[in-house]
Amino acid sequence: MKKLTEVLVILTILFTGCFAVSIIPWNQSNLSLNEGDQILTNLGEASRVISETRANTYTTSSQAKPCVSWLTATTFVIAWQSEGQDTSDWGVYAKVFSSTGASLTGEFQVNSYITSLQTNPSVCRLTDTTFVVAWQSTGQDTDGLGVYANVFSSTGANLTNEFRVNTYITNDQSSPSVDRLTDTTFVVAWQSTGQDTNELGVYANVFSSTGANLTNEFRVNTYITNEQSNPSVSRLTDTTFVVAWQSTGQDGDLDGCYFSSFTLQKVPSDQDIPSFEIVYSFAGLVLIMAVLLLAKRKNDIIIVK
Ligand SMILES: [Ca+2]
Ligand SMILES: [Ca+2]
Ligand SMILES: [Ca+2]
Repeated sequence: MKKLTEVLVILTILFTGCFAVSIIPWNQSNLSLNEGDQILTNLGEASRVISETRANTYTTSSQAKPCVSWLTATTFVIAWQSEGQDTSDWGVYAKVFSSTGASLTGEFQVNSYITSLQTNPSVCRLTDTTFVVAWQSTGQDTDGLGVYANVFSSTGANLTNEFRVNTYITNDQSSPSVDRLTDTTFVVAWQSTGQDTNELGVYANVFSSTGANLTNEFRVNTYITNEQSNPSVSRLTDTTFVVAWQSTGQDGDLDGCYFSSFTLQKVPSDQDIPSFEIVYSFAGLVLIMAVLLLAKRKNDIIIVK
């Protein structure tokens, strides 16, 4: 066995009381692994921390399509859709748990608008104590399905009123995927019927945690023929993110998977125009007036001659 000159130990805390150790041979001279070296890992076996636990308290009819996001090292939130619980078809519910499986909130209704179906939730952490849920709602945007979102505290309190994610409302907007960009901003991607002029297309928009649009909604797919659908979005940095989706017929045989990344670029607003621009304009006006006065003065002199 090759003698290791340097051992890098990576200790990864997974949960309180659970950890994994990776031992990696490290060549200090060129800061890379030697060719032929094996990465020695000893992750052991995953041991169960919380026994299998029911997330939903209300059990009548179906509770389905759960999604989960961490909040802190010891807390997480689960959202799901529940049939009949909001008294009108499906609704979306969520609940915060500790890493021991204890309930930190009761299950609470995510959708404020309850008529017809609210389904397909996607949840992500914003801060240790806040998270956003996006879902699809039938009839709420007045034309088929629409996508809505709301920000909650880890106590289950509404931090904004639920707001419409899709600007274009014709036909169906559905299947949202949400991810955090910063503590106060997040991106949502969804599929929209007919908006790209050819069946389904994928669209996205960035929002503040108060529900304000930070960009105009934009088309994610450039290839528009047939269906582009089922998006999944993930943060790269505070201002960059990647969207993946499926596309029908684009790779030559049925569905294929595609992705694209995006970066946010600040567009100057009127408020961003620096004050020296105004000073410059004022100075320019003074200069023009001075030239006109001089010209008039010169004409006066000519008249005197
Ligand atoms: Ca409902
Ligand atoms: Ca719609
Ligand atoms: Ca399309």
